[in-house]
Amino acid sequence: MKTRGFAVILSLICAGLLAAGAALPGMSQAQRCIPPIQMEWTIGPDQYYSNGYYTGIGEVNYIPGSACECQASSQYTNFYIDGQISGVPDGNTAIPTPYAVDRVLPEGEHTAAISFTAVDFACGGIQDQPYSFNKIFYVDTTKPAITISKPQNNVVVSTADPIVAAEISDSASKLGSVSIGLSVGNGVCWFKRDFSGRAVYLSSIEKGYCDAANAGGMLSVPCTEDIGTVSSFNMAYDLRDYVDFSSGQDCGFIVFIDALDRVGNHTYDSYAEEHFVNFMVDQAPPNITITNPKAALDPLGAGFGMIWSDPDAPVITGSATDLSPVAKVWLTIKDETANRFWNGAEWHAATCTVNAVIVGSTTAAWEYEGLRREVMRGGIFTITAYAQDKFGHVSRTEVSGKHKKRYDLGEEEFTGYILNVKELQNTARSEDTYSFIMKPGEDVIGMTAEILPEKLAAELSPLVKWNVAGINGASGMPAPLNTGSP
Ligand SMILES: [Ca+2]
Ligand SMILES: [Ca+2]
Repeated sequence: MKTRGFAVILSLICAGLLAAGAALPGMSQAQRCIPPIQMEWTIGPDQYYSNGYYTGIGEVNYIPGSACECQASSQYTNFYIDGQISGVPDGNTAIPTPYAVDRVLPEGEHTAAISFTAVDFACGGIQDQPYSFNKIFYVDTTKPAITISKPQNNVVVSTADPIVAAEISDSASKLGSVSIGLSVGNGVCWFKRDFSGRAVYLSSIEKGYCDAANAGGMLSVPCTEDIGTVSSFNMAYDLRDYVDFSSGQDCGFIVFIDALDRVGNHTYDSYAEEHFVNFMVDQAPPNITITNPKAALDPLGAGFGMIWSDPDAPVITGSATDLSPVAKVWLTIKDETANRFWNGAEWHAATCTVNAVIVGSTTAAWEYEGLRREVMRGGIFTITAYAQDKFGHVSRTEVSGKHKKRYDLGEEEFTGYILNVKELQNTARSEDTYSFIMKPGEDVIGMTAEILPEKLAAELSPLVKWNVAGINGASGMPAPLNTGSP
């Protein structure tokens, strides 16, 4: 009992001394008062706040460095958002006290206000002044806007202009992070940039290859840029800096961009909101074919030649396909036998070209009707077709062979003919074959001749003839002709 009474008395003495502002020798300068209090607002950057992202908005706290020893509670607290009471701790709440917005706020400017009195009952019921704090803040729940201006979705571009350009903006809390992904073909190769230093999936740009395999070797390129605090950012990348286009083959890309603003609104919240464009890079020339005439065996047995589907109409047709519209198809038609070229109206010694007519666009049929039966003679011809896509890539193909000119002789029988005997030989001899003073056993006479039908048009008369040859089967009895064709 004696010891407890002494302790109580001592504490009362100390309390009285401290309340009077005095300090015992060797003791701290603690005073019986409530330390000064502040409201520490914890709203996001530049007072921007995003519903659901930052729940807390501020905290009542002591200003450090005070010698006051009391530990107050906040009392008579009122916490308002835009003049409406918001959810607040009630009654005696120890300081520090966090405060949070308790409802979804619309976009734009808002005001937070708090008032309270600080009381410390353990410190003799000491009560501090009423406090009041106000804060203007802004709600931003809008994702950054992304506009990919180039290329357009689902277009075909050339290697002369493989630029990806976009604008990313956030007019409220401003941009936090922007990353760009690029996939080649099936997605093996891609690069990604992060402009704010936030953690991202990839932190380097990888080199891609635009070829049939779409395989990806890697080339690391520094890729982190700090765009600072900006509302909008314009980017333009030349894919030639990142992709090897040396294969000359067509390939596809997907470019996608996602961004966060500084309070965490994300364009990539769902797959549907992914901002991306698909496009193709055209490197390859058109695939061109000639479908008529064909290089084929002559059904009449005249060897390998150029066979028109309709020999009376030597129309040249084909197809030319490309990723891009086929801009032009042209031909050279060469009469190899006479070493001359068709210029659309007549034959020329110098090389000439004629344009084909294109039907359709990316899957283009083409034809040339300027060649007529009457201007073609029999001989070796070479037809070379060229196709050019809209980016200037050119391909060629050709068909070459013997063209056998056909004449319509009608069905009238030849009733008259001219027989020109060209040679008679005593075929039993190896020398002196033209002697027809026959010796025993020499009874075989060979003959070659040509038979020309009468009543033919003048232009055909030198062309239509039968070359025939034969021998007599018995003395004085010619055998039937055994060779010959017109
Ligand atoms: Ca925003
Ligand atoms: Ca092409």
